[in-house]
Amino acid sequence: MSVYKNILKAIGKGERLFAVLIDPDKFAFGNAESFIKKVNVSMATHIFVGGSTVDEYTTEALVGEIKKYTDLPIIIFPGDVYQITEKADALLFLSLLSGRNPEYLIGKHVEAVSKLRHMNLEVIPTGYILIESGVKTAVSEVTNTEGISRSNIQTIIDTAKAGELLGMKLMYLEAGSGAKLPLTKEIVKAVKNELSIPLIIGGGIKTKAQVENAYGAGANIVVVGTAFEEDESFFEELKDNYENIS
Ligand code: 1GP
Repeated sequence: MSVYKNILKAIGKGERLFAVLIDPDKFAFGNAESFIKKVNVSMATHIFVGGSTVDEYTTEALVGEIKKYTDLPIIIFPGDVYQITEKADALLFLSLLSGRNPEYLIGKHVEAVSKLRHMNLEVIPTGYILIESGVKTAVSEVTNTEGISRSNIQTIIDTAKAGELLGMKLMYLEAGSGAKLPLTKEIVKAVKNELSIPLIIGGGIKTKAQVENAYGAGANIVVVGTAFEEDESFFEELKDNYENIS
């Protein structure tokens, strides 16, 4: 069964999905085995691999290394075309809906097709919405776009809905990697109310309470990267009493 169908099936059963994001630029290859073993016994259901400033070929090599140690689906979360690799199980084909830079709305996608047509890689059309977080994030710098203001909730909602109407299969609301604060419950709830496609929430989530808040507000998939990069004991923190979360 495809990665996307499995996501829908799990959500249909009321499951909460959790992705550990690995940024090849910040990850030591030598640490792959021990890190992925922790991922395997955590609440993680997916592994995302990608970053804004990764060197060419690094992603492919890292996905190959991760695959040695896990059966979890590995999904490419690309910052650029060269991060696309057939070694992964699926690709988030991201369109940066919050920005007005044509390269990240459609340009990179056209460029990607010459690779994708020769690959047996599941492609999941995904709307990607950056919300401002008070600091300049890597996504913002690389794409030369600003996030939508947190106070402009109607624009955030309308942007997400427009993506769904365009046929996107997932919607990713992003505070930006390493954001000081994650997205508010108010924003997540408001967007969730408008969408029928699964909602991914990421950026700045560093505590168990913030993970719970995101699910409580309607997130289907929560993504955490930086918190694990900074301190792998976060895996333990998430495990403790996780069963008690309603
Ligand atoms: C970044 O949403 C992801 O694109 C995860 O963000 O690194 O802040 O967890 P963090």
